[in-house]
This record gives sequence, C-alpha cells and structure tokens, in this order.
Amino acid sequence: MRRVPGLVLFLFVIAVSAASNACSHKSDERSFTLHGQVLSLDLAHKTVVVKHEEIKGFMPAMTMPYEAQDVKLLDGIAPGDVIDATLVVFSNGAHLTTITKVGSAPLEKAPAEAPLPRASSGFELLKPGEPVPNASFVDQDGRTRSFADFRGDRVVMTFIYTECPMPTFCPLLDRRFAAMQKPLGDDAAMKDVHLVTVSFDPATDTPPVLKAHARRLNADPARWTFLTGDRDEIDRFASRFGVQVSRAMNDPRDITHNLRTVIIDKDGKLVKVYTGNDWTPEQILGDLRG
Ligand SMILES: [Cu+2]
Repeated sequence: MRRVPGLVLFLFVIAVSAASNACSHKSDERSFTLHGQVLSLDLAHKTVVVKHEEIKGFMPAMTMPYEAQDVKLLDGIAPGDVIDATLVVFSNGAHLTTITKVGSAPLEKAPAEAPLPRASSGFELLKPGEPVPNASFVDQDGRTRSFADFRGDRVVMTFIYTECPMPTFCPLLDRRFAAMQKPLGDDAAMKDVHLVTVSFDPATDTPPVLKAHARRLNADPARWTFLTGDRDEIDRFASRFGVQVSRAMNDPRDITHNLRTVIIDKDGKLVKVYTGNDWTPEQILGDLRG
C-alpha cells in the first residue's frame, strides 16, 4: 500500500475541484470501472479521493481525486469505504457517474497525519522574489540546457508528463500553454516571454518523445521549450515550486503528482506560482502585462 502525503491530496483536490467545466462531448466519451477505497471527501467541491486499482486500458493503480457528476452520488459515502464507480472520461474532463459502496476497510493512515516530505535540505519552497536555483536539463532536440540559459527572458513554466491519463491534469496544461502562444505572438510587449514545459517522467519522455509531443501541440520552438533530464535533479528543481511527484516502485507509470505553473522574471527570480489547474491563459497573460 502506498501512502500519499496529505498535502498532495489536498492540492489534488483543489486542482480537480477547479476543473469542473465539464461540458461533455458525447462523441469521444469513454467509461471505465474504478474499484478502490475512499480516502477522503470534499462535498463542497463534489470530489472524492480514491486509492484505486489499475483501470485496464486507461491508467495504472493510483490515488487521485475524482469529481462526482452530482454531489448526491456522495450521499452515504465515507472515508474507508470500498467502492465500485463508473469513471467517464471525455476530451477535456472526467467525472464519476455512479458510486456504489461494496465494503469498507480500515484506512491505512489518515492523510493529515502523514509527514510532509522533504521539509528541509535543499527542497524548500521558493518565495516570490527569490532567485530560482540553476539546474541542468536536456531539451526536445537533445541539447543540454541549463535553466540559467533563459535569463533575459521572462519564463512561464509548468511540469507535466506526456502519458498523463487525466484530461484535467497534464493535457489541460498543455492545451493552455498552446493557447497562450498566439496572444503572446500578437503582443510586441510579450516578445521576451518564453514558455517552458518540464517533464518529470524522463524515463518515458525522452527528447524524441517530447519533440513529437511538441509537434502535436503545434508548439513554436522559438517560443516554447520542452525539457527533461536527470530524474533526481528534476524532482529537486520542481519541488522548489511545490511540485510533488511520487512514483510507484513496481510500476514507474504509476505517477502521482500535483500541478504548479510559475512565472519567473528576466533576472531568474520567481514572480508567481499558480496552484492546480485553477488558472486561465488570460490570467497569466494579464499577470505578464502587469
Ligand atoms: Cu498529469
């Protein structure tokens, strides 16, 4: 059994709760059966955190928050319950359409009691105004890049992995970055803004994989750079912005992560951190315009 830090769960819930612009596109809907244990509920946001088994053909075993289509589905559901649920995934979202309690089991450990990981020693959160520490990466063309190379440009950076199965997580961030390219290009005052997407799954997201991913997103290489590199170095770098990634020992594709998107100024100092997926391209563009 894998323990997920309470903070991660908390941030996940924030992230998913914000992703409720769930207008469905019936044509590309897919539904899956999800079996697992409820760890916590957030009725205000209609979300339930489920530690679930592998969803065949869709995602590995994972602990994730899910939004219920209707808050009534959560009636009578409590932490510790073992549930069968129907997960419907569409192009830009996902939700549970049925939830059935089939048993209950003691909770392994209350998320709130879990110690926060990496409370010290080089993993401290950066505050706005603080310089972003340098780190070394490899870009989508296989070139070595150091983060300091971006000095002189303002940077909007986010963290993803290309195989992320949840449309409301990494793929959503990709779509938003893609959507920012045109307004950035249309505004002469935004010439100095560079988009950077860092993959925290270097085993899968090699430079060629990132390059193909960038092409699919119509990423302009002059504006948008994809980075990968040494996993520990990426983890350490990402953690400074509050990105938390945990990978299962037995299945490296089983990645539990939260979402952070940041603005860094031309001198390499942190300006702002956006948590979860609760932000819009317009908001970031507005913040860049100051
Ligand atoms: Cu993801």
